[in-house]
Amino acid sequence: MGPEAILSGDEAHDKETVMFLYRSALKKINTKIEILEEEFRQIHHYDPIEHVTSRLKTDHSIARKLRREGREVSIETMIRFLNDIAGVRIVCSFTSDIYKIADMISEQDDVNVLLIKNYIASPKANGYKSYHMIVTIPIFVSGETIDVKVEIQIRTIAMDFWASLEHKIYYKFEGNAPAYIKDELAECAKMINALDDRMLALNEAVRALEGKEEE
Ligand code: 0O2
Repeated sequence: MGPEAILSGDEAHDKETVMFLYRSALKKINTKIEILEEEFRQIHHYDPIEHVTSRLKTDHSIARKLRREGREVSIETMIRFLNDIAGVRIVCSFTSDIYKIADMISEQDDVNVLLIKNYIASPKANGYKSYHMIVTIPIFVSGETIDVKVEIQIRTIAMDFWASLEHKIYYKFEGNAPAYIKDELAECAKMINALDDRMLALNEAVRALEGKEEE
């Protein structure tokens, strides 16, 4: 069952309980990622993850997104329609790491993948690239198992650099940035793609040499 199962009708109490569930889900996912990183270091002597951030969406941002989608702002609509109240962002060095990490998360028994949006295979029109997974994770509370949604974004350092600036520009101009700024962002997205490809190829060339030295 989802978080709506615990709603009592008392707005303040419900909001607190629901946010507790999302916070708990974030803690669980973060622990999984830490274990995954440790596994990489111990077994493969290599850490694909540069850094991880996580956040709970603020009330302001929840209300803005629901209004943007033309919905009433309530606890029910937020649980039902927003997938990213709890969000984790995993930033890695190379595009190939993204798929490895996504697979390792999906394979876990208690992680249920609801939706994948692969903006790397199909970038958005503005140039945005990132791999998004919406998962649910069970949280045990007061004898009940509640499946809580978490959005996991996985991207390279270069994609993250671009997305951070684009996000700032988008909100600064409320989505209506001057054409030359949009064009420049699109140009930068192309440069970022080329950089990611070259860095991956370079890394693979180094690994191939290391392989030969070990023979
Ligand atoms: P904010 O301000 O970052 O919180 P869905 O219900 O999942 O189908 P949604 O949530 O729009 O619809 O899904 P999507 O496209 O996967 O976007 C989720 C989040 O990804 C966004 O959250 C952003 O954080 C990020 N994102 C998506 N598109 C872009 C983009 O073009 N540029 C940047 N910089 N980030 C993007 P929010 O709530 O929209 O925004």
